[in-house]
Amino acid sequence: MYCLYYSPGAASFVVHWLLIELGVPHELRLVDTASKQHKSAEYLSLNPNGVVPTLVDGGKPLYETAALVMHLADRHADAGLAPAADDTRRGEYLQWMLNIANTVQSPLRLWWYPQDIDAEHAEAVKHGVGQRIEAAWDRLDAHLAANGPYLLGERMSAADFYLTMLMRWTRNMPRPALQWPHLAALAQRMKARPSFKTLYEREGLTEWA
Ligand SMILES: N[C@@H](CCC(=O)N[C@@H](CS)C(=O)NCC(=O)O)C(=O)O
Repeated sequence: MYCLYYSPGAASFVVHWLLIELGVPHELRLVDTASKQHKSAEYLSLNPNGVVPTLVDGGKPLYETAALVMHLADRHADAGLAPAADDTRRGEYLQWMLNIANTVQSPLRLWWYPQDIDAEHAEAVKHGVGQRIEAAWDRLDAHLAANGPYLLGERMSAADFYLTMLMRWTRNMPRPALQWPHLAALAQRMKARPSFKTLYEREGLTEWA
């Protein structure tokens, strides 16, 4: 049985979404970030980085969203959300997972938490990372235009779920990801999945539905 420590709409979103999509038994533990529960000694003993999500699998706490996405897709291989280690497309899948983690999720975190870099120059930090995020959207959109509709062409993978969550995070940014047409088309496909609706109901989300 999995246990997911989550906060609505946070990076736990994609892990929760996959648990629903895969139809695997799981428990949810709401982390109250407003009261800094993720910085409590109890939570830090699970995730020393003090961030959401943490997924407990068989009693072992695991963290890092991209790792959790790959772990779940591999553990439940029958769903076909990750090319297997001996599949010729495995390398491409890993490439996109790591590329998205590094070129989209990391700068997006800095856009939301510019004080992690420089509290006095938060706007300058946001401007700089905003440009990097837009450049990443340019590249991803061009890839989808030439090779879509999913990151792996006709084959949907866990990476598409991850990318969709990150697109959602930009909804109130100056240039939301949906301004890129092939990213928007991918988001539309992913949002049409019944698991997305269930996720929204469970997390009490309404924006970007
Ligand atoms: N690299 C981590 C980053 C997770 C992360 O940034 N989580 C945010 C929510 S989206 C968080 O917990 N923020 C609260 C904080 O940093 O205080 C991961 O991918 O799991």
